[in-house]
This record gives sequence, structure tokens and C-alpha cells, in this order.
Amino acid sequence: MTNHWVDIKNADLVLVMGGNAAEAHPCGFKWVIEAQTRRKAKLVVVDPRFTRSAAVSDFYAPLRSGSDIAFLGGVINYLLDNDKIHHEYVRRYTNVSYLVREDFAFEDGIFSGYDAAQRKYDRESWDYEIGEDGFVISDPTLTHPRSVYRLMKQHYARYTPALVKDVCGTSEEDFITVCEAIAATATPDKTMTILYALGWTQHTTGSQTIRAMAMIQLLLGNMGRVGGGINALRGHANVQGITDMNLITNMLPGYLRLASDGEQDWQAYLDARSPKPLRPNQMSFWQNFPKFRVSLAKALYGGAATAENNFRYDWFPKLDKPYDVLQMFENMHQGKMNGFICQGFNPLAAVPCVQKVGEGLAKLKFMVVVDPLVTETSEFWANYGVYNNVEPSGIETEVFRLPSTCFVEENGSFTNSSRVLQWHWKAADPPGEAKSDLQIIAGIFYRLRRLYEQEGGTFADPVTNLTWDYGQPLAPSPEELAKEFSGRALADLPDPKDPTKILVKAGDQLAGFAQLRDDGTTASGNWLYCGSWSQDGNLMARRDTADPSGLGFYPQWGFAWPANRRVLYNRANCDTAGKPWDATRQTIAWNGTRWAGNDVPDMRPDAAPELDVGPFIMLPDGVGHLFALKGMAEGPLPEHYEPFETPLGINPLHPENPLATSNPGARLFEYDAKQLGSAEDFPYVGTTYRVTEHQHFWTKNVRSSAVLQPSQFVEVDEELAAEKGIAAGDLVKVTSKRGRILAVAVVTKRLRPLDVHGRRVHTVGIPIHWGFVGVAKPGFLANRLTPFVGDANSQTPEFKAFLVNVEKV
Ligand SMILES: Nc1nc2c(c(=O)[nH]1)N[C@H]1C(S)=C(S)[C@@H](COP(=O)(O)OP(=O)(O)OC[C@H]3O[C@@H](n4cnc5c(=O)[nH]c(N)nc54)[C@H](O)[C@@H]3O)O[C@H]1N2
Ligand SMILES: Nc1nc2c(c(=O)[nH]1)N[C@H]1C(S)=C(S)[C@@H](COP(=O)(O)OP(=O)(O)OC[C@H]3O[C@@H](n4cnc5c(=O)[nH]c(N)nc54)[C@H](O)[C@@H]3O)O[C@H]1N2
Ligand SMILES: [Mo]
Repeated sequence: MTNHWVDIKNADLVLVMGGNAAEAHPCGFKWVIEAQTRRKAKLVVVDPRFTRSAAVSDFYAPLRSGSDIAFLGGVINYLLDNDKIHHEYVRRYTNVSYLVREDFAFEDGIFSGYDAAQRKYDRESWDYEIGEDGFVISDPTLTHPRSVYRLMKQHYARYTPALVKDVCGTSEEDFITVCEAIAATATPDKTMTILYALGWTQHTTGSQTIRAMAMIQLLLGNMGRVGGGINALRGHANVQGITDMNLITNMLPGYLRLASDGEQDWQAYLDARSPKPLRPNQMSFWQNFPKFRVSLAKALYGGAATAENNFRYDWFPKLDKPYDVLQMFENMHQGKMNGFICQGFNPLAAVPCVQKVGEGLAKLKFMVVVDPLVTETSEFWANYGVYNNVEPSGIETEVFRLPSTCFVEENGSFTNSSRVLQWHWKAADPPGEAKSDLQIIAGIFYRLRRLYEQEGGTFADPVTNLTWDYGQPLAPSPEELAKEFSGRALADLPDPKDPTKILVKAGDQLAGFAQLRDDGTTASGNWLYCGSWSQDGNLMARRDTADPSGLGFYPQWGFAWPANRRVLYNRANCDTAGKPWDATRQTIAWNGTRWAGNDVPDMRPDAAPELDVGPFIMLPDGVGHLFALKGMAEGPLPEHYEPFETPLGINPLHPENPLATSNPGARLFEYDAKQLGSAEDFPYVGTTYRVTEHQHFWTKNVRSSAVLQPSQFVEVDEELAAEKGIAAGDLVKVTSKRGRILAVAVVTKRLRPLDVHGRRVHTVGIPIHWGFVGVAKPGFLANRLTPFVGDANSQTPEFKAFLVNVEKV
């Protein structure tokens, strides 16, 4: 979230699109109700299903799953056509007037630089025109044909209400009603918040859908504003924390991008990640990259990392390609992996295409499952007739189960969607032989290191030299780790303004990331968390309910990254002179000498408005990107592409160009390309989701949850049910090209058929929570049905739109 949970109460319009917050985030949803009741805010829900969120909305519009870019592209077109944009904001705080390179092009669904054989773009031309002074060239008149404004306007002129109806199946009347509600927040005194989750991310076009909404929020002047922003409602209680720690292969903690194979030179690696400002006076925040990166190396390798050895750059992995979850299971399926440590993860249930995952697990020599529970994954070897090429008796994978504690049985921190770190305290002793995840990881590391020390091995240095100075090496405490991530001074740190003074004494905890140095005198495991455990102690444990502004910032509750800031980009809540757009909802303001107010400024505190430092300081040009430059895999302007399994067979925007049917930048493995079905055999859109009564695949172990939602059901609309002779309660078989499940039919008005591009499209709704372990009725994993293909940028699987058939059994 750029904003935070409580801030939802400050919105004039709450748009829930690409998520079902009432069902999946019922506690946080109270802030939507606050906004509705106290502020008379409106709630608009756009979802293929009439959900529990829709049930309390002021307006609901349906759309076909996987068509949101067409819808949002239509909104952009509407805002531009009807001049519903926040003019000063857009001119000064976005790249609307910048010129794009001459060789940039877009033709029949494909941007310049496409290599069809590799399914990849060379993004070179997706860039600005740069002047001789090294700064970007702009045209404040917005008339230049290559200004971002003209390119954007031309791109979205195609997205008319008629096109939205044709692609999304939403009536023009409903679409215009949503547009009008959104457009009403273009004035400086109104803001809209958008709450989304998997309905947007779990598509091969997920990242671009979110970008399209970011463009809308910029056009409306809603970024950096109280009651505004782009708000991803995260999943597990601590999934924001896991993202910040970057337990993925292409990032280091704090979103520090890892080196690629070609980047063997330390200085060149640093330079590539600390871009120079593209406008006069601009600060480009990532120029601090070396401070964060060196401090991380010091946290990991202490005295062994010095300036002379480039802080052991050679010990850090370099990537030949990203190893996301899909790539990992592809490798496993190809038999390229021997072992797999599976901690707090139930991939057989959670990853698409159970058959492929099961066949992959069967090719391992060993698997270690670290979990408090028995899971489908730990029992995969039973093969309940799913992996066609594998006989249970032929599976030789040795499975070790290490029972772990659950978060309530240990101290630690949670980072919620608001970026707020909150400390939690152990509530119960773990049962039986369970050990904490920390003890298990430490135990594995400690023994591995001993083996390396005793026997040597390939590239042992990064393991044998890792700093491990915890009180009990086999059981580091959560407190020790939290302090290490926050960071400390390794030498006396002189005050940069007055070198005769010492700012921080050697050994002291740092107050925040501004104190980090690139010379090896500071250590911090994650710059974003720097200051969360300062000399004042554990700020994550703060529980002060003071809220001086009345806007719900609660500055002394926990610790929000970065720097305890509650609203990101908050400089943009003021006009160019530094005066808040809306005095009743103010984050910070220019007081004549400094930026100050209710929140921690997202700006150099003494940067006077006259300097015209852009509010988006994480970007080298300091402005919000309507044109995304090279950041996105499939193009700098979001374009509608069909799901990889499309009910239409073509992209209505580019019917003649098969390259542009589905996302041309998405990766598709050879094996899975053969596992895609077509509408002739599988005529209905399948979509998977959650219900409030279960948490994924674990609460089926809990009797009360199992009683509330005992077994797999699927939802079908009344028209389809009549056509297929399906009555409520009937057992039905749902099949996709990859597999089948049996389920109880729920016949409902909440799903309705939509007329899309000359076809009647029915959606079959498939909740995901059941499997073959636990106390709920044994059944089939929903992911027997889903395709193994992901978003071009995040590789999030396309769980929300695929093709199925449904028949009465
Ligand atoms: N009770 C409970 N709460 C949970 C969880 C749980 O398992 N149980 N899981 C947690 C986790 S890890 C996560 S990630 C979150 C997920 O939170 P959500 O994303 O809110 O959950 P889902 O139910 O997967 O899907 C949300 C909605 O997206 C809609 N949708 C599907 N396709 C599209 C589309 O193309 N466009 C639009 N606009 N909408 C679409 C679906 O109809 C569904 O209503 O929930 C968290 N909260
Ligand atoms: N078709 C379809 N598939 C989906 C989704 C969908 O919408 N549709 N949603 C996807 C999403 S968003 C998510 S997040 C995934 C979820 O997928 P997973 O994260 O794999 O599923 P969970 O069941 O939430 O959790 C995995 C395991 O963590 C264990 N666990 C709980 N606490 C601890 C702990 O403290 N330590 C350890 N070691 N283990 C612990 C639980 O017992 C559980 O077995 O599923 C994904 N799969
Ligand atoms: Mo999730």
C-alpha cells in the first residue's frame, strides 16, 4: 500500500476492483465501512462475481475475468476526453510533457523491439529524448507528437465505451457510471482509493493492470494524497515482510536488485543502480544504493568484507535468469534438481498444474518439509491418480518432515500491508518436538558450515565466512535478528555537517537509513527496516494510540517503513508552492523553511518548493510515470491482451495478429504450451478464489472451519445450470486441458453470463481450499485445473482466468 489501512476511512470514493476485501480482508474492511458511514464515501465494486464486497457497495459492475486493462484503458480515455484530470498535478508531477525517443513505436498490438522467437522485447527505444545537458526534453505545450501526452491519448483513443462493452461484457451504462464516480475525484478536494489483490495480480497481464490504475491515480492527482494511493491488500499476515526481505531470487533484502551474470564489475554494478537525476535540482533517491548495498554486505560478512575486496561482491550470486516459483518447478519437472527445502509452503496445493508439480517432486532425491502440519506436499508420494506418468511405488523421493512452530508460538515481527512492522509475542508453547523456523534454519546452516570446514567444497567461502555471532548459534533469537536487520554503527560516525562531532558511537543502533554509509562503517541487513530497532529500543513494539491529526496516522504505533512514513510520495499532497491541495486532509506542507506536518516528509526536508524537486524521488526524473519507460516487460503503456486460455480465441483489439492475442512478453515453457486448451473443448471461463471461512489449505485441519465449509463446491450461473441440467447440490465434474475435479454445484445469481465479442461467456467459480489431508471432506486440489503460465513481470500464475468445461456427474 502506498497509503495504509486506516487511511481508507479518509477517501471520498473506495474502488474495490481485482479483490474481494470483505471476504479476504474482513478486519481491514471496517475502514471502508467507516468511510461510507462517516464520510458518506461511495463504494464501487467491479468484479466478475457479485461478491460480499459488492453486497455492501453503492454500485456494482460486472466484467469478464482478465479484461481489466480494457476497462481501465477505457477509464483513461474517458478522463482525457472529458478533461477530468487534475491539471497542475499532472503537468508538474508526471512525465506528461516529456518527449519519447523517435524510434519508439506501437503497431497492431506490438511495441518496438519485439523478438517473436524469444518472446522478448529489446526495450532500448522505450525511453526519453535526452538533451545535450543530460536532462530530459519536455514540451510544456503538450503538442509535440512524441510527448507522453500525445502518445498516451492516441494509445487509449481506441478504448471507447463500445470497445469496453465488447471486450469486458460490461454494459456501456454501467461503465459510464463507474467512470463518472472516478472522474469526480479529479478535483483537488476529492480523493479515491483503490483496493486490489489477486483479481488483478493473478493474470498474465497483472502488473500492467496495476500500472493502468497507477496512471489513473496520477491523472486524478490522487497519489501521495490522504484517502488516495494505490493499495495492494497483501495476503498472509506477514507476506509484506517476506517481500521486503526479498525471499525471491532476483533481489536482496530491501529490493536491492541482484547482479546478472554479465555484471562482474562492482563499480559498474553500483553505477547501474544509482541513476543520475534527469532534471535540474532533482534528487534521485537510488543514488544511495551503494550505502544500502555495502551496509548489507557488512551485516552478512562483517570484517571479511572491506573496500579493498569490493565488500566481497564475488561472494554474492549473479543471475543468469530469474528463478521464480514457475521456473523452479519447471527445472524440477525437467529433472534438474536433486533436493528441495520446502518451508511454510504447500506447493502441491498452491502452484498451478498439480500434475506437473507432482511429477517434479517425484524426480527429487530428497525433500525437507518444514511445517507445523502434514500437507499435501509432504504426502505427494501417495499420488492419488493425478500424475499420470508416475506410479506411487516408483517414487523414490525421500521426504523428511521437520515439525516447526507457528508464529503464535514465538516472538517476532509482522509487516502488514500498510508497511507497518508490529512486534508480536509468544502466546503458547509449541507442541511435541516442534522447533522454531529460526532454530531449524540455524541448525541446517551450522551443520552445513561444519561440513564445509571439515571437508572443503566448491565455493565454500560465502558459507564459511558468514557472520554468525549470535548468543546461541543453534538458536538465534528473533530480537538479535531484528537488531541486525535494523543496523548499527561499526565505527564512530562523524556528523557530515560538522566532522568534529560524533553522530553515532561505534556499536550503537542506527536511528534510520539516512545514517548508512558506503565506506563499511555501518551494517544493516535491510535498509528499509533501518531504525525499527534504534537506541530507543524496539519501535516495532510501540502501541501508542495517539493520533494528533485525527487522520489515523498513529505515528507512535509500530514502525512504518521507510523512516516511519505512513503515506508514500506525500510531497504530492501539496501544490507546487507547498500548500496542501486539501487543508482538511494534510500530510505535510512547506512551512517557509522546512517540510513538516502530520507525517514524515517524503522529500529532503529543506528542499524549498522553488527548487522544483519532483515528489517521486525514487525515480531519476522525480515525476510519476504515465509512460513507464523500460521498467515493464511488455511495453511502456498497458495494452489489453487475452488470458493465455481465452474464450474468444483472438484479441478483439488485434484480431489479425496472433502474436498479440495474449501477452507477447509472458514466458511460456514448451511443456505447458502443449497443455493449453481452447474454447471448442472448454467453453467456460474458470476462476479460482477464497472464502472467508478458510485460510488456504491449512484450516481444513481445523474442525470448526471444516464444519463451516466442509467440501469443494463450484458456482455456476442459473442460465448455464439450466442449459446443463445442473441443480443446486448436484455433483459436477469440472475439467480443463490439464485435469479434473469433482465438486458440489452451487447455482447462483451472483455470477451472470456476459456477452463478449459476439459470444455468451459463462464463468465457473472455483474456491481453492480443499485437498486430501485434514478433517474437511477429502477432495481434489483446485490447481489440477490451472495453467502453468505467469505474469510477464512478476511471474504470478494465471489462477484467475482459464478455460473449463462443467458437466453433471
Ligand atoms: N479468509 C481468508 N482470507 C484470506 C486468505 C484466505 O485464504 N482466506 N488468503 C490471503 C491471501 S494469501 C491473499 S493473497 C488475499 C487475496 O485476496 P483477494 O484477492 O481479495 O482474494 P480472491 O478471493 O482470490 O480474489 C478476489 C476477487 O477477484 C475477483 N476476480 C477474478 N478475476 C478478476 C478480474 O479479472 N478482474 C477483477 N476486477 N476481479 C477479478 C474474484 O471474483 C474475487 O472476488 O487474501 C488473504 N486473505
Ligand atoms: N488456484 C489458485 N491457487 C492459488 C491461489 C489462488 O487464488 N488460486 N492463491 C495463491 C496465493 S496468493 C498464495 S499466498 C498461495 C498460498 O500457498 P501456501 O503459502 O503454500 O499455502 P498456506 O496454506 O497458506 O501455507 C503453507 C504452509 O505454511 C504452514 N505454516 C504456517 N505457519 C508457519 C510457520 O510459522 N512456520 C512454518 N514453517 N510453516 C508455517 C502452514 O501449515 C501451511 O501448510 O496459494 C496460491 N495458490
Ligand atoms: Mo497470497
